[in-house]
Amino acid sequence: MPADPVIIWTLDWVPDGPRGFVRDLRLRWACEEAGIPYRIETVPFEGRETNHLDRQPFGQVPMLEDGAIRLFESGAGLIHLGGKSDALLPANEKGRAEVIQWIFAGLNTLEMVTMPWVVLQWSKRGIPEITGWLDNRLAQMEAILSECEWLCGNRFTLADLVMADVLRVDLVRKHGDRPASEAYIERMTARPAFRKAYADQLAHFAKADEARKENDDD
Ligand SMILES: N[C@@H](CCC(=O)N[C@@H](CS)C(=O)NCC(=O)O)C(=O)O
Repeated sequence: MPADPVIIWTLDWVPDGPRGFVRDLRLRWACEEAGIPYRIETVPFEGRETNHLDRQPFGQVPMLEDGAIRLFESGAGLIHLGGKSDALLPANEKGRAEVIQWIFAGLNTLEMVTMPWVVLQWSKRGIPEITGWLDNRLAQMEAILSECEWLCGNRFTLADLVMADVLRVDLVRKHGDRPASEAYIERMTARPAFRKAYADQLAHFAKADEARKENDDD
């Protein structure tokens, strides 16, 4: 019997700015890479801070549901999906541990500085210490990516999915000159699974625009 699809939860609508970057894309991308059946469910954008605290205690998205398993945090969702497919997370112990290590590096060492830096850029409040911190981390990744095509083993894994998704943020890409990182982002985002996940997320929010417009017209 075919497996029940996993459910990826996201917002029903977002403004233009975050489209293509809402983190349900990470889970969509992983499912596309591994051929894991999935479907999308939504929580309303309006009232998001409190309307789904039972599923996500910080009022954010994405969430992942797989039968009785309900997860928040995109990293946790990815590791869970990785357990279903060697295409995402190697089955052997060493490979698996190394990929998980890089997932944490992407989320906890890189995104931990890219996100606050980006938010400060939005509000035009650069803080030199944070820019210095960011520059250091990006230079370290540039050195690593100058030496390898993939972060773990000789193939695509969740390590690359997470790192590429963290590094592909427009403001970060435009900040400084890092040819190896740029080539890496280009390679990862050219993957058919990424392109499909990205296009589907844009289509999801475009459909929501139409529904909102129809409601406004009524
Ligand atoms: N660490 C969380 C971050 C989740 C996150 O920042 N989600 C954003 C969308 S990508 C969100 O829900 N923003 C709405 C809000 O914070 O109100 C994860 O990786 O899942």
